[in-house]
Amino acid sequence: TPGPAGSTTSCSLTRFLIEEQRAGRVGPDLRLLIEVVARACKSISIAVGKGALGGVLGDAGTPGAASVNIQGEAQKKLDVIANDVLLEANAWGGHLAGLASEEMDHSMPIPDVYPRGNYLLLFDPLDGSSNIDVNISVGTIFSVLRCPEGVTTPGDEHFLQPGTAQVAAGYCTYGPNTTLVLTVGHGTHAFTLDREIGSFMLTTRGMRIPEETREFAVNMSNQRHWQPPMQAYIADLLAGTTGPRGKDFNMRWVASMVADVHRILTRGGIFSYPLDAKCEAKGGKLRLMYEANPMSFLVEQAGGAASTGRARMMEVQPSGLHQRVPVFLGSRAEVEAAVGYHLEHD
Ligand code: AHM
Ligand code: MG
Repeated sequence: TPGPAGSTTSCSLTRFLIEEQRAGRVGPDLRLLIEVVARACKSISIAVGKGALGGVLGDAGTPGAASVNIQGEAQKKLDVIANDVLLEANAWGGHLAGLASEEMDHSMPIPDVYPRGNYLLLFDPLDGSSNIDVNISVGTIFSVLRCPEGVTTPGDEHFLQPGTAQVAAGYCTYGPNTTLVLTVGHGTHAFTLDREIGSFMLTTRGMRIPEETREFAVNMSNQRHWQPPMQAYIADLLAGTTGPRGKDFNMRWVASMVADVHRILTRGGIFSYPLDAKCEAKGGKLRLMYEANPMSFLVEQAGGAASTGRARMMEVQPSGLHQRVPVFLGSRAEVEAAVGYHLEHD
């Protein structure tokens, strides 16, 4: 098989998926689903890449009346474009029973005019919205679940499955290059878009997150709003070599979860969006179903850990499609350290 770590033998996403199918790790419908999502990501990549030339920057809606999504956030034109691309691409293939998106109030069963399949797809079409207009990496995040047995017209309740039920998850980052990172439950693999031939090529088979790290990602401007465990944890990281952790830590915060997680999958680190006084009432800032869970699946499959601070992320029983959670994920030992502070303060 091509593409062991460090191998230069070229392997496209298509070939990778066919070989996964032969190995019994993906069925034909899941393979088609991933191919379709990857193709949609290519179109989103092209739209994002046009920037100001494509007339795609700025807010959606009309001037003075920007459109707002279910989260109460102003939608960017590219949020809406990316959502439409993913809906259109996935509607007719016959692999899905329904879809759910950060940008839509409720899930959507596949229209009756098309055959329905056995999978449910959830996505954040364009994560990192605050970075769209300033030419900083943004990305698409997706999660795939099985449609419960016997359900032909899925509703929101059928999507409320814990992260451990995911059959595939991934993201695509639109940055200096476009990279798709994917898991079907057998490792986490990265595919870089070869823009000349238009194919995603396997560039890292079996990503591994280093156990230990000296790098953390958090929005430090929220410090005064954090709860005591988070205050104590970050204070100890900032204390450096003379503090209880005995080492200096560096900080990075892109404010696009996709870009921050991509860095962590590449060189380690811990990403956190804890509870704070501003987001406490909502349960957190980031969304469980199409942000935290797919990222947790990818991170665990690369040897890392993902937690709410108090429980394994993928074991959280969801109660709502747009439910929010506190997030800690990345290098295993560092996530365990952060969880330790929470347990100590409870
Ligand atoms: P979005 O889905 O509306 O783009 O919000 C999610 C983003 C994450 O990508 C990022 O980690 C976080 O929100 C940034 O938050 P902040 O604005 O506090 O820096
Ligand atoms: Mg998002």
